[in-house]
Formats: sequence, C-alpha cells, structure tokens
Amino acid sequence: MEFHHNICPRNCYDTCSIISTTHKGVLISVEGDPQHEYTSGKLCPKALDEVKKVYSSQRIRYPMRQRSRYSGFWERISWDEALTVIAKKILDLKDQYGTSLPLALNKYSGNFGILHNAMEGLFTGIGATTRAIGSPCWSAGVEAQTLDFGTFFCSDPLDMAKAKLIWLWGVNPAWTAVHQMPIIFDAINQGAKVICFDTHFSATAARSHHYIQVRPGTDGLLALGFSKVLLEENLIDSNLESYTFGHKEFIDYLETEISLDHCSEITGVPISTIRELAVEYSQIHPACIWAGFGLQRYTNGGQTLRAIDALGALAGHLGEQGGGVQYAQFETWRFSGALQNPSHPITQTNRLVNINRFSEEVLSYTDPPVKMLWISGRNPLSQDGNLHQWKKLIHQLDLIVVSDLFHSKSSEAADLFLPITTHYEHWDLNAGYWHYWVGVNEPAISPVGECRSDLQIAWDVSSYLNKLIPGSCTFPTSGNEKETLLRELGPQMLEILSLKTPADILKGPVRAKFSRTAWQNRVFRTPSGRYEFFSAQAAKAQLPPLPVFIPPLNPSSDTPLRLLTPHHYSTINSQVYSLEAPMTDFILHLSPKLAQRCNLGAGDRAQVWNELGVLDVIIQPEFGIPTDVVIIFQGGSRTNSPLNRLVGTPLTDMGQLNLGAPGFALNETFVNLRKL
Ligand SMILES: Nc1nc2c(c(=O)[nH]1)N[C@H]1C(S)=C(S)[C@@H](COP(=O)(O)OP(=O)(O)OC[C@H]3O[C@@H](n4cnc5c(=O)[nH]c(N)nc54)[C@H](O)[C@@H]3O)O[C@H]1N2
Ligand SMILES: Nc1nc2c(c(=O)[nH]1)N[C@H]1C(S)=C(S)[C@@H](COP(=O)(O)OP(=O)(O)OC[C@H]3O[C@@H](n4cnc5c(=O)[nH]c(N)nc54)[C@H](O)[C@@H]3O)O[C@H]1N2
Ligand code: SF4
Ligand SMILES: [Mo]
Repeated sequence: MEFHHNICPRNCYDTCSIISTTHKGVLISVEGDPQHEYTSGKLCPKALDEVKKVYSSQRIRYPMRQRSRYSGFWERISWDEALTVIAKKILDLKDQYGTSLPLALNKYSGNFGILHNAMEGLFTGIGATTRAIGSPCWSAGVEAQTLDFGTFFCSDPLDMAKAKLIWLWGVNPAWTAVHQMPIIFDAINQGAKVICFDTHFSATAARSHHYIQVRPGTDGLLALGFSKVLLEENLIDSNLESYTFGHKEFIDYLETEISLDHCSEITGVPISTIRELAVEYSQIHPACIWAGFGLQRYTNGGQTLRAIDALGALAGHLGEQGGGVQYAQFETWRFSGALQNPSHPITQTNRLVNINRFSEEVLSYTDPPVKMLWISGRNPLSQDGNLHQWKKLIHQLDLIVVSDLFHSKSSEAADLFLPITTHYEHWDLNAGYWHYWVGVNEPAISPVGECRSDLQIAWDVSSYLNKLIPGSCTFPTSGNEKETLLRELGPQMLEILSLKTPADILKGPVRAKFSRTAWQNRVFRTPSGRYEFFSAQAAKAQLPPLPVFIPPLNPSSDTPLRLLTPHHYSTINSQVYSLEAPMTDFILHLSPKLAQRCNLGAGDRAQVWNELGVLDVIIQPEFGIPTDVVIIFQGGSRTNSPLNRLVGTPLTDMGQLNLGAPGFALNETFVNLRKL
C-alpha cells in the first residue's frame, strides 16, 4: 500500500485535503486527511465516489474527433493527429487574419489547481487572443467587500466556532460547504444561536435555531432596516469614528431614506422580527454573519453585500474574534504567476470578453471574428445563460476543442475532445478561497489510458506550433510538473506560508500564517485605511458611494414567478458525483398554494417556460417556498436538456473593478408554469 497527498480541486468552499491509497499502481481508496485542520479526516460523498470516476467506463481515455457536431459519432485519434490539427488551425488563422485574435479561450472552475493556468499561459505564448474574463460565481460580493474593506478577506473559518451568534445569510453550507457544519455545531454546543436567512427553507435552515424568509433580492434593504433599528435604539458602536469613513453620511441616509414599514413590506419580514433581531445582533458578541454567494446573484447583489457589511460595522462586530462579516478570501492565492505569463513581445492586447456574456460578446466581434474556441475546465453549454446565442456562436466556429474528463453538454458541440488526467494522475498546487490552507497535490497513479494533464497539453501544443513555425509560441514546449509548481511559490507565497524554500511545501499542506481573525487591528486596505461606509472608488465607478437599496428586477405579467436554481448536494455545478445516478426529470419545488392555484399535485408533469425556452418538470410541492418563487436545483436532476435554457444573461451591479467584468445575476430569471 502507498499513501499520497491529494487535494480536491473543485470550485468548493472546502478545498479538502485527501489521502489516497494505491496498491500496485491502482487507486483503491480516498479519504479525508486527518492532519488537515479543516478537512478533519472527512470527505463529502461527491469525492468519495471518485475512485469509481477515475476508472469509469464513461471516462474518455483517448483523444477523439467527432464526425460532425452533435452527431455523437466520436472516433479515436492519436495525440499526434489531434495536436497537428490544433497547431495547424492556430497558424492558419494567424496567417489568414494577421493576428491571433480569432482564437478564444473559455476556462473557469472545473479544476482550480494552479497548474491548470497553463492554458492561459499557452494562449499568452501564442499572442493576443480572445479571452473569457470575470466570474459566473462571486463577482458582485467580491467587489462589494473590496470597496468596504480594501480587499476581500475572511477570518479562518475555524474562528466561527467562537461566535455566540451566527447569521447564515444566503448561504447553504449544509450542502455547499459541508465541512463548516461541524464548526457551526461546535459553536452551538458552546451556546451559540444560529439564524438562517434564505428565500426558502433550505437544508441549512433546517439545522438552524431560526429561519427568516426573505423575499429574493431584498436582503440589502433588510440589512438597512436592521441598521435603522440600531440607530433608533442607540446601539451603534461608539468607536466608529476611530476606524470608519463616512459613517455620518450613512447614518444620514438611514435617517432620511429607510423606514421600517417599507423595509418590512418589501422584504416580507415583520417589523417586530426586524427589531428583535437587530437588538440581539448588537448585544451578542461575538456575532458572525456569513454572507453567501446565493444572495449576490442579483442585479443589486453588490449593494446587498455592502449593506450587510455596513450592518456588521455599525454594530461593532468587525475584527472581533469569532465575529465579523465573512464572504470569502483570495489572500492565499498570491502565486508567482510564472506559468500564466510567459514572456511575449506585446504587439496587441487580448480581447477580453465577459464570461457571463461570452457567446453574445464574441459574436459581436467581426474584425476579426473568433474562429477557434478552446473550452477547458468549463461546461458553458450547461452553466451559461443565453444558450441560443451559444448555438449561433458554434455555427461561426471552424474548430471547437474541449478538454475534459467526461463528455458534457459542451463536448456535444465539439470537434475535438482531449482527455484530461484527474488530480490523482498529475501534480498540482491548490489553495482554498474560504480556509487558509495551501498544498501540493501529488500524482497517486499513472495517467489512465492516454490522458494528459492540462499542463502537458499546453506544452505539447506549444511544441507542435514551434515545430511547424519556430518561434510561433513562447510557452515552454516541455517541462517538469513538479518543478513548475514549485516556481509558483515566489517570495510572497513563501512569506505567507512561512516556508524557507518552495520544496518545503512537498511535506504536506500548510496553513497561511495569518491571524485567525480578519481585520482584527481594524486597519483596512481602503484608500482611507478605514472601513468605508462611503466609497469614493464606488462613486468613481458610477456606483452609489453608500450602500443604498436598489430593488431587484420585477417579474412581468407573462412570467410572474422567479426561478431560483441554487446548488445541490449531489453535484459540483455540472459535475455529477455518481455517474451511475439514473437520468431523472427536473423537479420543480414550489409552494403547495401555488401548486393548488395551478391545479397541480405532487408528481404531476408540467412545463416551466419563458421567452427563452420551455422545460418539462415534475411537480414537488413543499412548505417554506414563497408563492411567487419556484426552485429547480442546479444538478438536482440529470437530464439531457440544460436547465439554463430558461436563463438569460442579466448582470450584477458589481464585478467590473475587481474581476474585469460584472457577475451573473442568474437569480433574476422569471418564468411561468403550465400543466401538461
Ligand atoms: N442555473 C445555474 N447556473 C449556474 C449556477 C447556478 O447556481 N445555477 N452557478 C454558476 C456558478 S456559481 C459557477 S461557479 C459556474 C460553474 O460552471 P463551470 O465553471 O463550467 O464548472 P463545472 O461544471 O464545475 O466544471 C466544468 C467542467 O470542467 C471539467 N473538469 C474537471 N476537472 C478538469 C480538469 O482537470 N481539466 C479540465 N480541462 N476540465 C476539467 C468538468 O468535468 C466539467 O465538465 O456555473 C454557473 N452557472
Ligand atoms: N454540493 C455542492 N457544493 C458546492 C457547489 C455545488 O454545486 N454543489 N458549488 C460551489 C460553488 S461554485 C459555489 S458558488 C458555492 C455556492 O454556495 P452558496 O454560497 O451556499 O450559494 P448558493 O447555493 O448559490 O445559494 C445559497 C442559498 O442562497 C439562497 N438564496 C437565493 N437567493 C437569495 C436571496 O435573495 N436572499 C437570501 N437570503 N438567500 C437567497 C438560496 O436559496 C440558497 O439556499 O458552493 C460551492 N459548493
Ligand atoms: S467537493 Fe468540496 S467538500 Fe467535497 S471533497 Fe471536494 S472540496 Fe471537499
Ligand atoms: Mo460558483
């Protein structure tokens, strides 16, 4: 038996540390690393199924070519053939258009390992190309916290165990961050009270002391209502003057613009509850708010998070051990970027396209048009909005390359499929965006079939390009994965991790040496060095300088129901955990009242529709859902038709400053319902 350190590379709060066991070169089991403070020896069921996934008959083991798109007729080809087709196409396009802009890359969160940035490196090595930027995930919240604190940073999640009051706000850790639940239960065992704010009675609400139902997209106003109570009751932190900026303007706004009647009417939370909760929040220390990604997927998402931050500040909870307003962090991601940025003589800049409007924006470019698309670690034909535009874009493209582990909605449209190694088959370097740990993922087994890592493929493409035309790509043509990962640990990361040499990380995961509590010294990274209620940076970006309430979008009379599609316990976005799970129809969760109004009962077939498309669903009435909201969990059912055919591309108010593009306001989706 041999044991290996691996790290789960999925886009997940937990970024678990794994010990895998092999016998004679075969992966036989994986378990949570007991040495890792956060993973604490446990993995979620999604990862526990991975041994089966690695050897699954559905795994693609060889490069494949599809005879015609959507035909499903895939034939095995050699790596030589695949790489020749790709390299020739790149050079032909460069030759034809006199620029490499017709080449596009769409990559996101299939695997967050740092060595997967090889794809960006390869594209940079080729020249100026068309790139997806921004994030479909967390942009509005990231920017809001950056405006308020100067950067987005959260306490070590273990710190939450010290809280005496925990507000879980628009976050569903019982499904999406399962390793946080034992920490929350620890806090409960030590007397903490937990309140869940959600639009429906979630799995997390079921594990909380109280559940507060908030009308979708109105949490910002609720936070302002709480702040108003603090003001009225004289419960504001008396030290605000010493570490915040603009509190007078904010208080002025609360005084003149916020009324509890209006707040209650819009949010659906009774005034007596607003008062009671606000007073409790100001009196209990430490009090922690965890604001999740769910509540910022709106056109006002950034303002919502700013209002929640402001509440935390007003009550004096920022920087207190076990308290504060937690969202996520990126401070443990200060890698050198050596892989991503091979030197290249800059003649032209990249054409940057919002990942959330990728197909629309790419189609709008005609000079030159995009002709070749590489999709890596992404499944846009499942996860993006406006799939009609994607159809059009596919039509325009000469070559679509998908690199993935399994076939996906996106590979149905591809010409070439490049089979990728799993994290059990390659070296990698991983950091979390919630906890403070960074670690090395070491290969436990040799690549299955002819699979290659994203990094190896990037080297190979560069090698073929340079063979055909020497000097046509500055990305390295070969290398060593382990050495490449060690180069990502530059002086800044060594300092953050308290390591003497990069190789020290090979011993096992390391926790960044930050103190456990964010902003403990109440020195912030904003231009004023203070917590900013009033942000001149926001004003400069044409955003309201104060956290004010801007209502979410309203439904139309044709489509009066808001469709929410939150994340499900059984998948990570489009990645299913059990490949053997049978195909099932979409389940529409709705209130019994709404079901009755539409003359629908449990198990009935119905259709959800809007101007973008129609989706067949099975009805499941459930208590705890408002009558104007319906829910289909992303990945909660496996079907051939993508859920996102109903989703457009509304954008969040924030994201541009930090991530280069606004986020995906996907909860601003409206539908109607009819019985079949
Ligand atoms: N309706 C709806 N849509 C949503 C969301 C929602 O809640 N509802 N959530 C949004 C959010 S928050 C996000 S983050 C996005 C996520 O959307 P994506 O970034 O597309 O994420 P995934 O579906 O996790 O992974 C994409 C693909 O990466 C592949 N992959 C895994 N490992 C590797 C690897 O090592 N190399 C390569 N090349 N490929 C690999 C997987 O098999 C999968 O096919 O979806 C967004 N879309
Ligand atoms: N099992 C599992 N874990 C995952 C993922 C997965 O797909 N499956 N995906 C990963 C990724 S990419 C992400 S982004 C995170 C997301 O994880 P979370 O941060 O938990 O976000 P969501 O699941 O989108 O939404 C959380 C809750 O917000 C609620 N919500 C929606 N709108 C509102 C609102 O207006 N107000 C309030 N108060 N609540 C609202 C939803 O009903 C949901 O219960 O999870 C990560 N972890
Ligand atoms: S999906 Fe998340 S919880 Fe599950 S093993 Fe991976 S990082 Fe851990
Ligand atoms: Mo996400």
